[in-house]
Amino acid sequence: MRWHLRHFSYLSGLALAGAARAQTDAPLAAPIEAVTVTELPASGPSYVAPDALFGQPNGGWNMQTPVTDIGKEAYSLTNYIMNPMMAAVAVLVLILLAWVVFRYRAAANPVASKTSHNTTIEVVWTVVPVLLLAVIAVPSFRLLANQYDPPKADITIKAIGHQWYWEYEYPDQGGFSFDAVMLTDEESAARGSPKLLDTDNRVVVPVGATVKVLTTASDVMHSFAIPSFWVKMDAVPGRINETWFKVDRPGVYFGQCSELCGTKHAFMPIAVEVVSKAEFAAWVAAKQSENGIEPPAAETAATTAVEAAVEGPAA
Ligand SMILES: [Cu+2]
Repeated sequence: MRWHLRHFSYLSGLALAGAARAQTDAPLAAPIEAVTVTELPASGPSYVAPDALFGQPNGGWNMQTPVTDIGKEAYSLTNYIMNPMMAAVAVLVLILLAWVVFRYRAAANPVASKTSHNTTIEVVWTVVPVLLLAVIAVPSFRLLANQYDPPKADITIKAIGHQWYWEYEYPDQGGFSFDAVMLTDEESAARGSPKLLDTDNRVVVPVGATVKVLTTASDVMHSFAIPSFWVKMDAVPGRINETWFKVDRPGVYFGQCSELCGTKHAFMPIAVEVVSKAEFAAWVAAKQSENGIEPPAAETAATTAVEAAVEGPAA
């Protein structure tokens, strides 16, 4: 129903803007104002204040600080192996090129050289790149294998892309679902959040839990992406993709749809709140009562299992 309301208000906003423009030649109203829902929840697990150093762009040239093991592995591979290698190769090629341009210029070589083969250098320029690729392949395949071989999931959430907001389902916790619509600049400022990245309802997950994310979409292709988790998975209508993350640091982490999905592709952010187990349990209980879900015994057992898994073996 919210979908219809939202789109109705979007369409009526456009119609009104069109009418206004026809009469007064006023500029077309920005449709984003018309779609944003302002029914903000009064409270969440606390609406953890975002930390400018984590989970959001901070204006630097580097990637966001990774907060998952996979993210840290990928960060090291990129910054300490790939980038230095690329820089070294680029510099070497630049030096060789400059040397050739200078040393073998026409003015200094009135009689052109007839040299066409040099076995030694041909072996070198074949073997060295192969070795470089081998050096890259080992950590690269290890990362790939780790990404696609997740530990057993503690909880599962389903992220459904819509034009233009995300909907989340918690199948293990009674199947409640909610929409997450982008906040206006004023609402973001009130929460201390960066512009265009926070949503009215955030995805809430327990700290230290392995979270399996199933992605799909209702209309066109979207992509569920959170840079600081090293997570990016296409959300495709009619099929389910799977990704996962495990965050050991409580906080708020932001992401965005990363598949060009329409005019408001840039305005369907993802906000994940990583909270303690107790806060997560309280949030789940609130969501269940809000949705009229009686927590079944099996579900309580599942929650206990999550807690046990998150806590790890007793010391
Ligand atoms: Cu999208």
